[in-house]
Amino acid sequence: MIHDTRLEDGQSTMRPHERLSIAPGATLRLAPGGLHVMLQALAHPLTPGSEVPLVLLLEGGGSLAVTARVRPLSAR
Ligand SMILES: [Cu+2]
Repeated sequence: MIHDTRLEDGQSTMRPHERLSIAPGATLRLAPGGLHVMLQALAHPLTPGSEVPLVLLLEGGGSLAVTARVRPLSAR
């Protein structure tokens, strides 16, 4: 699912984000500390340095295949 990270009362919190809208020609960055893809119900722990294939579903039926590299939680 898509999450958004916000700072509230000095605390960083994550909340589910509804579908993302990207204007034609615009760029949307998914990154730690902002909008990000939150993986849930993993079958096994992810190992830093490994890669995870993801398929992002697009409105209208399209899809976008991407590869996410697993980084330690301390990584920026
Ligand atoms: Cu999250």
